[in-house]
Amino acid sequence: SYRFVNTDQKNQLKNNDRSIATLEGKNLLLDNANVNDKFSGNMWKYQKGKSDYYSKIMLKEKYAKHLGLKMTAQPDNSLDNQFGLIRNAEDVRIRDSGYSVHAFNTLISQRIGNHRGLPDTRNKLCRIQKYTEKLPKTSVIICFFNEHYQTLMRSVHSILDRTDMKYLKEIILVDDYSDIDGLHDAVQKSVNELNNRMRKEEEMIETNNIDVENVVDYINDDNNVVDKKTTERNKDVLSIRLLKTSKREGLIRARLYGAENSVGEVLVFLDSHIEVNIDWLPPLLARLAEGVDKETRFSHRAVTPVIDVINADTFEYTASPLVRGGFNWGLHFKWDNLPKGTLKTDEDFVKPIKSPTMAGGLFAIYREYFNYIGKYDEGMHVWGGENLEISFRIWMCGGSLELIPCSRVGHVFRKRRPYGAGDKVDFMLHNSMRMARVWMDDYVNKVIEQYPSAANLDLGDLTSRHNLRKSLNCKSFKWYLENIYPELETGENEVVKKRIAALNDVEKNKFQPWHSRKRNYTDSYQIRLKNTSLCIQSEKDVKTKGGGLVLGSCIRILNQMWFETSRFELVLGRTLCLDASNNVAPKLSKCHELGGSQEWKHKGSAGSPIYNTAAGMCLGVDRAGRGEPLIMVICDNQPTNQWDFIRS
Ligand code: LR7
Ligand code: MN
Repeated sequence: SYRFVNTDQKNQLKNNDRSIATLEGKNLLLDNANVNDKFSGNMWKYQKGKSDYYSKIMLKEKYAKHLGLKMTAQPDNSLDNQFGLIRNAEDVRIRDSGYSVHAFNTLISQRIGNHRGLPDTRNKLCRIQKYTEKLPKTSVIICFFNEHYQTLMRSVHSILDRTDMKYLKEIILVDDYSDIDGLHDAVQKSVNELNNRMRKEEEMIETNNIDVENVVDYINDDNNVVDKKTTERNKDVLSIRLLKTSKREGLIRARLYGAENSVGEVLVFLDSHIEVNIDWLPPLLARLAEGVDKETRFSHRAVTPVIDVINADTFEYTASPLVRGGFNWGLHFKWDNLPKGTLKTDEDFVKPIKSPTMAGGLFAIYREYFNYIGKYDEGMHVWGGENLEISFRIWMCGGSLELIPCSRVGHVFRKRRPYGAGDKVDFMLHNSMRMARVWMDDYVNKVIEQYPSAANLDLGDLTSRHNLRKSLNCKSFKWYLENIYPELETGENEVVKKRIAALNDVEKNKFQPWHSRKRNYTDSYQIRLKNTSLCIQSEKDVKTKGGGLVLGSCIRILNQMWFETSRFELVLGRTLCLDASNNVAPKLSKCHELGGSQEWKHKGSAGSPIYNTAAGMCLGVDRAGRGEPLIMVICDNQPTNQWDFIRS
């Protein structure tokens, strides 16, 4: 029998040498397993023969269930355990080059690795929903162009870790002709290893005999386990497949390619920088299965999960509110508040919610319905527009589009797309106009009002899409606006217009997607450089946006008084937030309430570092002196980056 000891007991186990795992014979028994996979606290030491082994223990949820265990993750804010902590110039290089290629913090993503626990962001009622066992099998399709390797692999692992295999037929990765050196081969290698491992796991589960050695091997990601005994079994088993397009197709045609090569009854499209949350799949499948037509054996539906936010700077996972998809006449997708009264009872928080449009990246649909309803428009390039096209098409041709609140998938929301908008053609406009010409009838003129140049764009051949609309006998866009999206301002109906204006008045300030409504301030304090009488103050007054910070003699004036909020913001004079978004020098910005560059962590005690979550660096100065500017420095506990907090 082995004994697992946590290597970071100060964070994990108050009771020092407590054995949390015993391995006996062929069964893995864990008690009080407190698996914290986000921090170094999940390194466990065990003895095998005469040597000590260190392993990252990450039991898959399916094992945990099998063993009757509950897995929890507890956040740990100590500086050493911050994933983004910059330790040297190399870290800075990784982070900065990551931003330029991928537009998110690859340093953090790298350090998180293949697995982590996520907060269960669902409504409590979701935990007791029951879904029938007999659900269709799924092909998950993930297209990627130059995705960050670790982020892509964690997307895949999150699916393997949190999906009941009986609902998964295959995971299809479509490499859209990426040109990052070595990316394709690295993904191929991992896919092969995963397939090998899965064959082994199936055996274990099947024989109800969870082999300790294998589980340990599996969970120790640093060990390259290659299974030599693996035999191909003639069984209906899950496989991961990596396909590659023969030229850069763009995400729309890449998805078509994936779909053509799939065999599952249901298709689930996902982006390549996502993490699925607990029990994400059954609610989607159950809703699709509910409406199945006996003859065609598919339902006329597409369903989407709630898209939670993975912060691009910090990879923090946070819940999104229930909102639905809309759009504006510029044909940009937007989130709308739910119509008033949608969420009245508790049950309303788990019931499907009709949505006029979808964001595009994450949805489930019967494969045969996807084909029947016209797949995607092959004439669309690279990025954009396909989400409104499929949304309008589904609604206008007799189907429906729904948001499923009990299904949650996190997505990395970036501030920019790391591939251009298109040099010669603006892809989004080209794609949107192809859509508008086929589906929007005379309302296309409203779009052209927004983009006069779009009137004469060469859109290529639209015949087959026009024919599709005819053959499916679809309703008019006017019908769609009146029945599915009456909230959209058409400029025609004064009654509707007034109603929306009134609605917006009431709803304004009350509910902003992604944002908290209320600020909770702690008492204010001054922040003094250790061993000095110098405090942090704004260079200009407390209301000047973009203003820098300097050291000044500590006197209790307004521009030295910092308020801290429950979101770890430092707000000067209750006005502007301390912001490290340029990674070099902090400045005062409008509070955005998104954490990251405005999230500061410290111990609150004398001589504490003040760490910024997005920058991975600490607040400091080059040297002590009046007028000395504040800069972001590596957290090395020098007196120039240690601070005292002076409360009145
Ligand atoms: O040429 C390309 N080839 C690709 O395979 C360009 C992109 N891709 C891949 C890419 O690697 C990624 O996995 O396609 C996927 C989507 O591209 P993103 O992540 O750059 O798109 P996005 O998340 O910014 O944009 C949203 O709108 C797009 C419109 O074309 C797609 O429908 C995306 O899937 C969609 N993403 C979401 O719906 C997630 C929630 C975002 C919101 C709101
Ligand atoms: Mn995306």
